[in-house]
Amino acid sequence: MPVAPVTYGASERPPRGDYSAARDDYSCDQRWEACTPAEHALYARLYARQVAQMPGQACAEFVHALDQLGAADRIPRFAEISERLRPKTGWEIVAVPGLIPEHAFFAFLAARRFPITVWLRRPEEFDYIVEPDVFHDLFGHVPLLFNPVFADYMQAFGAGGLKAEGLHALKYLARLYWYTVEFGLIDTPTGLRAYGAGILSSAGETRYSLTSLKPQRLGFDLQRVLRTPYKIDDYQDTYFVIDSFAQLFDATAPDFTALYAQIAAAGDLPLNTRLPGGRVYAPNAAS
Ligand code: HBI
Ligand code: FE
Repeated sequence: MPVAPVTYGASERPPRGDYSAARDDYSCDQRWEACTPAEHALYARLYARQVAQMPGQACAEFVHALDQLGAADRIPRFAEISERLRPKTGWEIVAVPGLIPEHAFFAFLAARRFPITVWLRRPEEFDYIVEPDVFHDLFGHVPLLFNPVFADYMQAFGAGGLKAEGLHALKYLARLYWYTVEFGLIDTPTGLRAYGAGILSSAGETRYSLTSLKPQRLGFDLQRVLRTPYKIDDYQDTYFVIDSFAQLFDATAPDFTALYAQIAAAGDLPLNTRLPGGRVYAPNAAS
């Protein structure tokens, strides 16, 4: 039986969740029948609030796949979503007790199995939660796994993560995950849209990421991403903008071994770095 993993990011407190029933690969049973009516109602409130602000803010691929999550009035059964997902992109959902060590996480992604936390936040965490709960993982991450190009990127990311481990470069790959899968923006003919799960599952950060004048929005630049640290408990100071998921997949396809050495030699860029050159995007007009 695995022990609870070391924590996620810079936080020192132990991760939430019951790891006692987890298997050696950190998977566990969803135990959907143990979800209470209050939890289903809280999930439904979170879903209703977020889905209302998706049009015009979430990328079209995300909005198009949202109905694959199933009923909006209760926590979905992971197995039912997996049945719809497998034929589309070969992915499936695997239930986990909460945050799991990098190796287990990357190994799941490389095998096209997305780990979804089984617990839901408490009512008092309605507006903000640091660790990923079932709402963040399902609403934020699952819809884009129905998009073939993004699904291939996620699998390649998992395989890259397993390679990065051997190169002691996990912290760089965690930044790539953070600034794309969690907090990525995409440019469209009608303005910027969010595709990052951390944005799309957050009531406040969806609007902030697209319209606030505070953060900078830079054209996706792999080296800049890998040199930019992140904070796990505040809105982002920097967002990176891609033109397409294909661009993301192509940029991260090559072997990173030499790049990791260059990045280590160049050193990290302080969070609020503003450098000359590079493409800077204006925010969307606040609607
Ligand atoms: N575990 N359950 C879970 N969910 C995550 O998103 C997650 C994780 N472990 C590690 C991790 N993310 C980060 O290190 C990623 O950047 C890899
Ligand atoms: Fe996430």
